[in-house]
Amino acid sequence: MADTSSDTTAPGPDEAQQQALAWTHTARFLTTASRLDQLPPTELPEFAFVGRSNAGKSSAINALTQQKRLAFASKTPGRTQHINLFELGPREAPDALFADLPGYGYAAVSRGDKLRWQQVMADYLATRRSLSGIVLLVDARLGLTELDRRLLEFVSQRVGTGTVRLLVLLTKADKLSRRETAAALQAAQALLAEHVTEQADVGVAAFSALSRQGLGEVARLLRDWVEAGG
Ligand SMILES: Nc1nc2c(ncn2[C@@H]2O[C@H](COP(=O)(O)OP(=O)(O)OP(=O)(O)O)[C@@H](O)[C@H]2O)c(=O)[nH]1
Ligand SMILES: [Mg+2]
Repeated sequence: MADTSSDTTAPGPDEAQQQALAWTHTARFLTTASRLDQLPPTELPEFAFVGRSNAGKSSAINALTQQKRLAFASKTPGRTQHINLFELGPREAPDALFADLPGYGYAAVSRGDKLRWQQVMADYLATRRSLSGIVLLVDARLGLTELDRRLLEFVSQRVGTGTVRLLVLLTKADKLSRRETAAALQAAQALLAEHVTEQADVGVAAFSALSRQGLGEVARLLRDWVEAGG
């Protein structure tokens, strides 16, 4: 069977992806913080999962780490209220951290809480020294909304100078047809081209925690970030 273009079943992870998935599977809870000064300083590269409330950040972390409840995922938007840190790699020699951040844009959060959280997140993204990658999760059906664009503007300098990598994940891709997914990827790419400079290290991928679409590719990409020096 030479032509696989009409084959609807995605290929399983290749060897490098399997190794990357074995690495993401090592993730364990490290600590939780509601303020920046509660986060431990670290020399390890830290990758932050950010995006609108309900975009699927916690579900993506659970899928990537192949652990059902490592990050708390919920039908109730605004569930993640703290910055949760997870450590990866051998226990005696951890090599990276994942940070699950609270979502933005959840209307039912009180104005005071919202402002406080926006400030914590802004400070985190602007000042966290170990931050070396941002995974921006966007519901593939909505695309990059105004709030996501504002976030991109906000991080564009750190991303543009190459100190922080960026990966945009179009989540819940299981809800879209292939054609819709391709269109969503193209729209996201066009928007990114507007917001971040060409030389920046930026990727876009379709992802589904449910169907596991993109799982191996994303694990591989994050692993590559670590191997490239965090
Ligand atoms: N169909 C589908 N549903 C998903 C997927 N990922 C997440 N969901 C659902 O979307 C809802 C929100 O998921 P969460 O992972 O809790 O989202 P979050 O971004 O962590 O939300 P906050 O913590 O509120 O910021 C839950 O009901 C999930 O089951 C996916 O890939 N496919
Ligand atoms: Mg969450």
